[in-house]
Amino acid sequence: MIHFIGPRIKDYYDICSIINNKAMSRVKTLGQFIIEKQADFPYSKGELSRLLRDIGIASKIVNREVNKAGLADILGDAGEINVQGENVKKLDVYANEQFIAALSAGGECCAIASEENEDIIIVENEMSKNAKYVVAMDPLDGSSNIDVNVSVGTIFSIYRRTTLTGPGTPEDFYQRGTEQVAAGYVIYGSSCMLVYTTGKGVNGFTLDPSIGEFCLSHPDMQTPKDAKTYSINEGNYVHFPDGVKKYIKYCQEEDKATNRPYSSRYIGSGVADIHRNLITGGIYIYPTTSKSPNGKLRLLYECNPLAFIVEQAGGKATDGSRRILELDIKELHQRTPLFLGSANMVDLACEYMKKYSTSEV
Ligand code: P6P
Repeated sequence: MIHFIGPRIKDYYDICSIINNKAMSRVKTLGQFIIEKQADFPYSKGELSRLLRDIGIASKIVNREVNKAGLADILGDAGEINVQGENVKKLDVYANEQFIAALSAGGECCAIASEENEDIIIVENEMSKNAKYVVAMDPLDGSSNIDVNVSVGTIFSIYRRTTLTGPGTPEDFYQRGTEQVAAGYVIYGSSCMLVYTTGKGVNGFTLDPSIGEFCLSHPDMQTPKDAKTYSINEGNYVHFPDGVKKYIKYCQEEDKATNRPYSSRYIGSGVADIHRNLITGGIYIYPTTSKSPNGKLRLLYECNPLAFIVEQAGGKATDGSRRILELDIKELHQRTPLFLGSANMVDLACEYMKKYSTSEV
């Protein structure tokens, strides 16, 4: 049998290019989206857009290394201990370096606060020293999960500097979460996603490795007001405030009318837990414990950006009684308890805290 493959191959490629063009016409990249939303900031001359672009670039580089961590001999401890007293993994160091390099080269950021650095990093180059933004970040949150192939993430928060000119200062970071101009996270999971807000809703972008672009995949994200998932490390149960203990028991009770018992889902990587709960609904709680009497998560570069995002998606974030975004910040690595997620679930958990643990928050 003679197979007429010539014309068919051409037809095949013609069809593919039509599909591809149609598909590409539907795809909106992060860069295109940022430019489109530029109009939301009439007085901005594009600095914030370039800053978000710089973060996107670093995220793609970090994702590439996370994806091959097991092969690139960057697993295991770098042998250092960071300011949190935790073993620093090589990928922590790598991610920190990549974001610092991208932010420094971009020229839009005059100083950086990082979980991996005790003090702020002042960006000295000519372009950046008078830049109007500062960035706080956790370059690789949940990094203890790297060696077991569990999703990890980057969390970032962007503020306008409060000092007028010259090198950035720590005071530029001592601003309430309500002052953030943008915040986001990157999750390095089954796919790489960048989720961010500039105060006008939350949008999620999935990295398409075939074109090396973050493409809009989750426009205008909204988190359900109620849900059936609670995320907390129940191994610390005996050390929890009574209000948290009572709320956990509420979640575990049988009650069809309120869809209980809820499901307990805790990955141990905050970005992964919070991203899942953002989409499906749920509450993430990291309260005070005996080991973390002020909570474990850091206000500046974890809780504030995550709270900004969740609130913009219709959720809530408190420390068990006060709104996270209204907490005063007095030091870079300040910790706080965190109750974050579906609005009605956070409200109820805080009612339990008010009823059983007011003195403990
Ligand atoms: P634990 C990671 O270290 C982190 O900051 C969050 O990402 C995560 O949710 C939490 O700590 C896990 O802490 O004490 O439950 O292992």
